[in-house]
Amino acid sequence: MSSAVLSIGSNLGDRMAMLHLAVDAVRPWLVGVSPVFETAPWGDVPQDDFLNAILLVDDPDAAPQDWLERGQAVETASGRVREVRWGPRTLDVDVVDVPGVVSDDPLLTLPHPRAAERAFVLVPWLALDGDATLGARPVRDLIAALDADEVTGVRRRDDLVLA
Ligand code: PH2
Ligand code: MG
Ligand code: MG
Repeated sequence: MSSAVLSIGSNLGDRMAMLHLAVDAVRPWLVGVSPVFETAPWGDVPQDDFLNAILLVDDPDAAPQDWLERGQAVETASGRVREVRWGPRTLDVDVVDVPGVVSDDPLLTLPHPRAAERAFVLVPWLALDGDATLGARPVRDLIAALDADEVTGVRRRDDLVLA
């Protein structure tokens, strides 16, 4: 088992520095980095806008659980403490998809159970890979099915470069 799609996000502190921390943490396995997007907060918690991006990683020796653990390690390194669900955070690293793996493990459900509803995941992913699929569903079609204001809340920031 090897490749994974990771969603990274930050809306606390130096947001770009936080995203860079995540990129550096997976640098040995990095195969793709999306553009950076400024995104309206998703969910019911009032909070500042996020910066979000998608990373594609590949490590022939990694199990899905390893991506979760690597993500959590860099979240902790960012100074994050476990706080309000869906609330503000220095750094969030979510395993969106491990191609070929379906899991209902509550600690690591794959594909990510809410990815299909989140423009802040899908839009950066499509920008990186125009043929991306989540399970059997093209990411392009999932975006087309979202409310238009979800999608317009996700704005590409070409002035910010990650890789
Ligand atoms: N993460 C959340 C909650 N809401 N909204 C946006 N736009 N981007 C995020 O990364 C995000 C969010 C909790 O993980
Ligand atoms: Mg998240
Ligand atoms: Mg998370």
